[in-house]
Amino acid sequence: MDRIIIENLEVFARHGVFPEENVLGQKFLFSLTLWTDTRRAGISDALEDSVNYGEVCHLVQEYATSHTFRLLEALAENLVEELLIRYPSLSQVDLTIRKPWAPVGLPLESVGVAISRKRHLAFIALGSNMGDRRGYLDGAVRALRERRDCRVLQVSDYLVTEPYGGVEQEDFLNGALSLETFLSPEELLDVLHEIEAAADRRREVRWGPRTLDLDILLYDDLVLDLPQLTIPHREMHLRSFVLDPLRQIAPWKRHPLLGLTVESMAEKLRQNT
Ligand code: A4P
Ligand code: MG
Repeated sequence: MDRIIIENLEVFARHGVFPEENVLGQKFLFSLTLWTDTRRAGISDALEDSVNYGEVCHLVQEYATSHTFRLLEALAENLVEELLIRYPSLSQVDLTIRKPWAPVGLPLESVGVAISRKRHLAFIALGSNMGDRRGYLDGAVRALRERRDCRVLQVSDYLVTEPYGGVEQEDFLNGALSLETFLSPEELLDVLHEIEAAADRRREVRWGPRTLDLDILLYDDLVLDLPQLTIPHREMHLRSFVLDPLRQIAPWKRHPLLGLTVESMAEKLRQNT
């Protein structure tokens, strides 16, 4: 991937753990690598086809002087998020912030923090079979749309599906959505649990009736096995209530373990039932 590079942009700002740092201020050096496809701009020779590094430098200067953080870690995290939100064509930002005058009491050249953050593409399954099913699914989509760290891209239709899993219960309304996020898989799961809890979700019967169920189906091409989180979602390839809405928005998406597209998994399931 192509990159635009900014090295050692000097900004006088007031970040630090010591109160005098917040009052007196000091010099900070910002170095950035902006990951973006420069091919279009390379061919057109037009600035609007690229990311304007001058504008980015001014944004960094403006952000660093109008906020005060105790930790460089927090400044870096927030600034990178701001850049990824502001410039949708950036797939990744690497940022190093150095403090050459850090009050350490020993001679040193500089101290600093370096982070690298990128957008991730996740697919979420939505389900409800209690009360105002459509209202619960719409509420979940709205809650995700309101977050700064998520950008909902596409939402499938909501399909009425028969209960799967042997528990006698009402029909479900199921959907799927795609979203871009800066959240890690574990953070995304926490967010989904918060949204479920706000919809009066209680965990009683496994596979039993629920106001709102939000599952992470896929997250980039990640394969993850933690006690509380399995990605890809286990058994997604065996469930038409997952694959039918998902095929509307991502028929081309491949299951990273099975190597099959959503379209072919859905078709296979249809033929076997
Ligand atoms: N967990 C692990 N991996 C994931 C993941 N990728 N995404 C853990 C979300 N959660 C994941 O889930 C139990 C635990 O799974 C979570 O705490 C999380 O740490 P839960 O939502 O609390 O409980 P559950 O939903 O009852 O269990 P489970 O196993 O998630 O059930 P499913 O697989 O979600 O199935 N029939 C139709 N037609 N439509 C449906 O939507 N849903 C179910 C529930 C059964 N039958 C259905 C439907
Ligand atoms: Mg679940």
